[in-house]
Amino acid sequence: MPNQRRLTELPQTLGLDAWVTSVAVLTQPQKIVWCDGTREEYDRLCNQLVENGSFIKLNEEKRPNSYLARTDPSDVARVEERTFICSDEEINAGPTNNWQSPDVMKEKLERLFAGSMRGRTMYVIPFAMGPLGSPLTRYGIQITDSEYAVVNMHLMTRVTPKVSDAIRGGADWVATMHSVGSPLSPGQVDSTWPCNREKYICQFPDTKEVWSFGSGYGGNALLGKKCMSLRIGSVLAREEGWLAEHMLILRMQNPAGERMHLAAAFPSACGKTNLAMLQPSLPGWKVETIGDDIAWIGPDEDGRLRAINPENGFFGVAPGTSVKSNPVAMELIAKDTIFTNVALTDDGDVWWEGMTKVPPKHLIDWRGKFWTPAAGTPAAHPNGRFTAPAANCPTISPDWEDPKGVALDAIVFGGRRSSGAPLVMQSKSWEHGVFLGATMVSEQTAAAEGTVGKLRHDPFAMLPFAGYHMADYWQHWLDMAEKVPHLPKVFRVNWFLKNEDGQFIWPGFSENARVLRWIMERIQGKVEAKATEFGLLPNLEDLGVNELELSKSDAAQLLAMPKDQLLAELDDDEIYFRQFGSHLPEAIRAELDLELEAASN
Ligand code: SAT
Ligand code: MN
Repeated sequence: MPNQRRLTELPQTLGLDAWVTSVAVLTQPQKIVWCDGTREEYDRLCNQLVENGSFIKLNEEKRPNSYLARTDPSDVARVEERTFICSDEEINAGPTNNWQSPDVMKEKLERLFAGSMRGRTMYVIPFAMGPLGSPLTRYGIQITDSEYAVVNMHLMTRVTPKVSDAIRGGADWVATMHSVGSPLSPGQVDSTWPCNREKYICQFPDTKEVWSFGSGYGGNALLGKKCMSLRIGSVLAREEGWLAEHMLILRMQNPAGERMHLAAAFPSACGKTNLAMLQPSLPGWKVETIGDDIAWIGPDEDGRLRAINPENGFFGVAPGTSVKSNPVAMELIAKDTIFTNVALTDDGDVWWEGMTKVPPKHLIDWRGKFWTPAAGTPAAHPNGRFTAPAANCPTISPDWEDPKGVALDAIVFGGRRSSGAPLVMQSKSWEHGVFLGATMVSEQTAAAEGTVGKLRHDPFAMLPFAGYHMADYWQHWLDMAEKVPHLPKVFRVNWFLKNEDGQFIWPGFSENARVLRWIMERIQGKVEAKATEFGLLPNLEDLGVNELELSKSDAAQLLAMPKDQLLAELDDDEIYFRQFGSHLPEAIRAELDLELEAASN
């Protein structure tokens, strides 16, 4: 075989089989395995991971068919600093993304991938994002040398040879390749979590390719998720007239059987999974889960926006998940689950901070060390995760795989803010809704490397995931107004307000149903709102706040919008917007000016 691979040879023009061969020529694996997505394949690879010491099989009686993986301590989250949008033109990546020229980056990556799979198996995973047969579904191929990635892809996507058949038959596809960057020399004992100190997560939007090197973790390695469904997905969506969003999807039903469908954007680790699996505190109300992380949304023939969940499972944050915060998730992960970076109990089960009030007396922590409550360090990594099949979710909607998706009534934006954003607000218009999305600010979480708690702008919760210029992405949202006659109503929420004592004001979790009820009743025209220059606010009675044990001052703070704080925020938004230059949509500028004027009066 020739040992040269020309940069100009694109996977889609080479064709699937020739591309796979060319990657093997570059990476030099010991063998190639085409994945078929079967249970047999899953079990075989899990057993192999157990044998290698990479997986610990959990107690079959307590946690059937479940495993624990511990990563290298340096490979625990998405690496935004190492994530690149390699568009042909730098301007198309926009000021909020790292950019590198595709040629330069590919040369660098080819050097890193050269021989990177030596001594390992190269897996070829044909996968679908979305239910097979949906017009919104897209196909991908992931090449990887990580068994961990393969079994997680089994849970998170639909792995099937039908996809490779369709691609050979001419269907469009996204080519993604992944190497942990840890070749094995003959006889070398493998590490339990192979990875490389050098990491690159590279998207090539113009050629619909992903190259990921050096990390085995989550969104860095399961390339169907953020890399394909959001970064490449957002580019496809713009080209084809739809939306690829970092949103959960749920259906809420009232006691009369009336329904609402809602998609909600929150940054990573801000409670999307909990909200998607909400158990309403309100008698007779019900929530069905459709998705917890990604929504693909497109216009339908009736002039509405419809959404599908392109994923097939949940990759949820474990710490904080408990019978109180999310009983549905606790049931979901009772079996068939892969846990990553959580603690191991003496009886072969898992534990993490927040699962129980009193921690077990001793544990093995996420680093594999003996742990007691006196240790002073968390037993589970704050970004410890569970991977579980959506089909196991007790509240999964019977329609979650409907190829048509669900018609959206509401779009919700939410951040993690201790002050400065009220519990809930409705936008004044579609344009104002896009403005609310564009001005989202949230405290950073452990889902990505960085300073936890630091406030940052995270427009549409897409800061790490927009595959093109952020301001052009806002324009794309604005343009929907011309294409979709019956747009969903837009809201912004914030569950995370704190009082002067640093305590959360809003009880959250099942009580968030009160906010969803208000949203639904607004859409139905059943309830009045207070119009302000900054948005439409509820009357506290309509949230049933008197049924909760809130102090008067806490209750008053739920909807407070002090003008001095608003003005400071808007000044900050104005500075933030400067980087977008002439790409900043006029409608966004106009909304900002209106609010600035109102806040200054
Ligand atoms: O690691 S992931 O990117 O998949 C999870 C997240 O950050 O939302
Ligand atoms: Mn996410």
